[in-house]
Formats: sequence, C-alpha cells, structure tokens
Amino acid sequence: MPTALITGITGQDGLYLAELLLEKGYEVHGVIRGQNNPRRELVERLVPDVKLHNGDLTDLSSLMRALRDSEPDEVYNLGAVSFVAYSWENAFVTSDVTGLGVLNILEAVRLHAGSDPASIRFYQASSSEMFGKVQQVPQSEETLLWPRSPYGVSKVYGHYMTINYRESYGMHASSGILFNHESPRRGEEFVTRKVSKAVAAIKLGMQDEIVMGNLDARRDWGFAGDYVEAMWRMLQQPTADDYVISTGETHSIEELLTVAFGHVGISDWRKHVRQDPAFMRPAEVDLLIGDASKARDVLGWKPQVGFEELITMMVDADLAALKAGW
Ligand code: NDP
Ligand code: GDR
Repeated sequence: MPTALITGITGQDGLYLAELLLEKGYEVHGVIRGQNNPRRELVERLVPDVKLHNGDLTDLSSLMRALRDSEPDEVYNLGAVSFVAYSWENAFVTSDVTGLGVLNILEAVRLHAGSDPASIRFYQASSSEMFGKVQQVPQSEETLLWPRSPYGVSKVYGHYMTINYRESYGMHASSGILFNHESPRRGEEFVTRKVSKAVAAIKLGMQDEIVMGNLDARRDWGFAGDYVEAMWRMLQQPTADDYVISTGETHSIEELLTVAFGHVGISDWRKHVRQDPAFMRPAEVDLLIGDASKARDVLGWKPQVGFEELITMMVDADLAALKAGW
C-alpha cells in the first residue's frame, strides 16, 4: 500500500486529496499545526482514516519527525498562508510559510530520503498568482512570471526552489501551477464562497447585501475535486515536471454574481451588491486564463465540472447548510 504525507490537510485541497488517495488505497498522513487546531475535528469527521502529525512548515524538525513517523512514498505540500489579500498585511508571515516553508519541506524530504533523493516523490502547490501582471494570454508553463502580491512572490520562490531541488539533487519534485479552484469547502474569505454564502443568505431573508471589491477582475475557476486528481497524476509520471492546471475559460466577478444570484431567481443583483474600497487590493491580477494542454497531453487530465455547475453547486450547498442551521 503506498503512503502519502499531506501538509495543509485541514484546507480545501487537503481534504479532497486525502479522500482521493484513501479511495485509491493509500495510507494517508497529514501534518496539522497548532495546539488546538479548530479544524482538526473536521478532518477527523470527513477523513477519519488519516493519521495526523503535529507540525508546522516553519519548523524543520517537526517536518523531519512527520516524515520519520509516516515514511511516505509521496509528499504533497499544500500548506500555505493562501489568502492573497491578507498577504499584504502579513507579508513576513506569508513569506515565511508560503515561501521559506517550501525550502523547509524540500530539505526535510531530501535529508530523509538519504542516498536516493528521488525515492520520495514531491508535489508543490504552485499558483496562477505567479503570473500576476498580464504578459501573455492564455498563460502556460512558458509564460513569464510577474507576481503582484507578497503571496505571489512567495509562491514564485517556492516554485523555483522546487525546480532547483529537482535539478540540484535529482529529486522527483513536481510543481502544479493551479488556477483558482473552488468547492463548497472553500474558505469563506475567497470570492466564490463569499458570494455563494451571501446569495444563499439573501435568498433566505437572513441578509440584505454583500460588500465587494473589484468586480472587473477575471479568473479561470475550476472544481477542487478535479484539480487534486491532477496533483496525483503528476506524481505517477516517471519524471518530475511542472504543469498548468486550468479550465481554459475566464469569467469576471460580475459574471460570478450573475450566475449565483440568477440561480436563486434574483436577476437584478446590483440592488444587493455594494462596493467598498476596503476590499480593493493594492495591486490586482486583472486576467487569468490557463492553457492546460501539457496536462491534457501528458497526464491525460481534463476538468469535469464547468463554471455554472461549480457556482450553482456552491450556492445549493450553502442554501442547504443555512436551512439546516449550520
Ligand atoms: P487553504 O487556505 O484552504 O488551506 C491552507 C492550508 O495550509 C491549511 O490546512 C492550513 O492549516 C495550512 N497552513 C497554514 N499555515 C501553515 C503552517 N505554518 N504550517 C503548516 N500548514 C499551514 O488552501 P487551499 O486548500 O485552497 O490550497 C492548497 C494549496 O494550494 C495552498 O498552498 C494554496 O496556496 C495553493 N493554491 C490554491 C489554489 C486554489 O485556488 N485553491 C490555486 C493555486 C494554488 P490551518 O488549518 O492550520 O490554518
Ligand atoms: P485569488 O482569490 O486572489 O485569485 O487567490 P480570491 O477569491 O480571494 O479573489 C479573486 C478575485 O476576486 C476579487 N474580489 C474579491 N475577492 C475577495 N476575496 N473578496 C471580495 O470581496 C472581492 N471582491 C472582488 C479579487 O480582487 C480577485 O481579483 C486564490 C487563492 O486560493 C490563492 O491561494 C490561489 O493561489 C489563487 O486563487 C490561484
């Protein structure tokens, strides 16, 4: 039975990936941080077979212990400070966890693997935020990186460090350049979930309005359940590489609002939306649209869930949760 270790197990992707690997017959271990992590209970409820190890990406020794106690064949580094807006106010912490944390886990894997560095396969959660200021449309593995936030800069560091460990030590280290992916498990600070939850609450008469930032930005949104499959496929390849994972479609925040409100029968959504500069970013990523043809050709991967299906799935899940009083 193959064994996997996941950092970021309490996050959206960690939960979907754990479910996928358990279904495939893996023994799954997760790194969880903090003295009394409030999301531990969620992990224990959704994926009770996952074995949890205390650890933090900023603490090399804790990662070494997690590797010693789990002896993984595959390591998925999904842990990060992942909210872009937060990264300006907390640039140092973001750099420490999202940037230097990658060096820590790479170094821990290299040391643990000993004389055969490629014996443990490694996945790094890189991001379309690395493309930042628009240089080329659509964005591919060859597009120039021009990050626009401390988060994006930290991801670029982790991305190149992953490539460097592959080239320097022959590690089987792959990087997935994933575009935005969402689900009913998405954190409520991110725009799709903020909208799906507010639309459900407005429909049920529990809320009147939603306060938003920039409505013109465009994103290439896919379903998280599809994207974790791509992560796994990358690590099954004989050689490590970097892959863009995206749908190839882009939509604005206005289109997101139109679909979400439209799904509950509200056509004039502008009556319920107020813009506030507090939600505007110091530097915006205006347009993301990915070219995932390499993933399609090499990994045989393609997304299954489209934009409208994704957003309506999220609104329905929030309607059900609010009705149930969660
Ligand atoms: P989430 O924000 O849902 O999860 C982030 C995870 O990182 C949480 O489990 C969190 O744990 C953990 N974490 C935070 N700080 C530390 C730390 N110091 N040490 C160890 N773990 C830590 O993110 P997603 O699941 O959406 O994303 C997974 C990864 O993919 C992230 O690296 C993200 O940057 C990247 N990514 C995500 C995309 C997306 O659209 N979702 C697109 C491209 C990349 P805790 O519960 O303790 O806070
Ligand atoms: P993003 O996701 O920054 O792309 O990073 P987010 O959902 O936060 O923002 C997407 C776009 O929506 C605009 N926006 C708002 N965003 C939020 N959160 N709240 C608002 O009220 C709001 N109004 C408008 C933003 O300005 C932005 O243009 C996500 C994260 O998961 C990263 O970790 C990941 O790397 C990238 O996706 C790919």
